[in-house]
Amino acid sequence: TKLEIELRSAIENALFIPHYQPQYRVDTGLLCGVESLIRWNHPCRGMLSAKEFIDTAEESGLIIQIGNQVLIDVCSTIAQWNMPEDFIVGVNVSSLQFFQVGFVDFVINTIRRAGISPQRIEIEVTETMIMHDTEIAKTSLEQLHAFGVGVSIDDFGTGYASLTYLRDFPVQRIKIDQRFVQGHTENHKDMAIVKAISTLGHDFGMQVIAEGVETQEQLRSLEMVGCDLYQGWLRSNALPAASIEKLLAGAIVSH
Ligand code: G
Ligand code: G
Ligand code: MN
Ligand code: NA
Repeated sequence: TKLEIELRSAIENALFIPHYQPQYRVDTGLLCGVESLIRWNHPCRGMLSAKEFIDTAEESGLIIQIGNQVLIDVCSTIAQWNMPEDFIVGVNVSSLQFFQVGFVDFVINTIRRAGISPQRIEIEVTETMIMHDTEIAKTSLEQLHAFGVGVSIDDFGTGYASLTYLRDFPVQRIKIDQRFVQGHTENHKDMAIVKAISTLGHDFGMQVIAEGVETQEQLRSLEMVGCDLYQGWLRSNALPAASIEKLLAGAIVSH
């Protein structure tokens, strides 16, 4: 297809630009990390968000090359940042990329080459990805964890993995899907889900982060259920690397 041809050319010309959505502590409101979200600097259509091409990238398999480029870019970019010890940079990986032979070595080598601490990076996987092949997923995540890389479960609550996997896998953070976060101030069942995920996460020794926070009211009720961190348009969309570098240079960030 046309989009696929354009994607190939974008890979060759390195037109995928990671942006970074800030993450904040619920209790202090201070910046504590970012999630990298890819944008395509399209020659005619401008800066395109991932949802406009991620499906085609997955279906064509091009997401593997794009994802690898993104990780290299993110690691070398954040090597320039002046980050506090506990600052975390989340990177989304697709199933195809994650299950590709050599993925773990690729991550380790990319981090080593960039000269950053593995603790700065967190790989975001989904329940659906884990369920695709639980044995390989467990081995890979344990290897990444042993190297020092963090693991979070993205879109938590929307997939179909059993809680056994959450118990048995080396996961540091749960990301509550935005549909629960956005529904939870009006719908008491969504509220119950957010509360249950927070409690479970804490009992498992994990941090819990809410995604897609758009209103002050949503933030307040996250505070009530004890959710640790949040990201969303209430505070900031994904920003170019230079903006995050400025925030880190000027801002008070969490410790
Ligand atoms: O930023 P946006 O709302 O357009 O993102 C849409 C989807 O694309 C989200 O599910 C997000 O996780 C995914 N996505 C964004 N950046 C990346 C990336 O670098 N790699 C992969 N695999 N998915 C990404
Ligand atoms: O699947 P994943 O959680 O990685 O996707 C994150 C997606 O959520 C990105 O596409 C990003 O653009 C989008 N996003 C980030 N903050 C908000 C928000 O506050 N509201 C909504 N509706 N989407 C958001
Ligand atoms: Mn994500
Ligand atoms: Na998500």
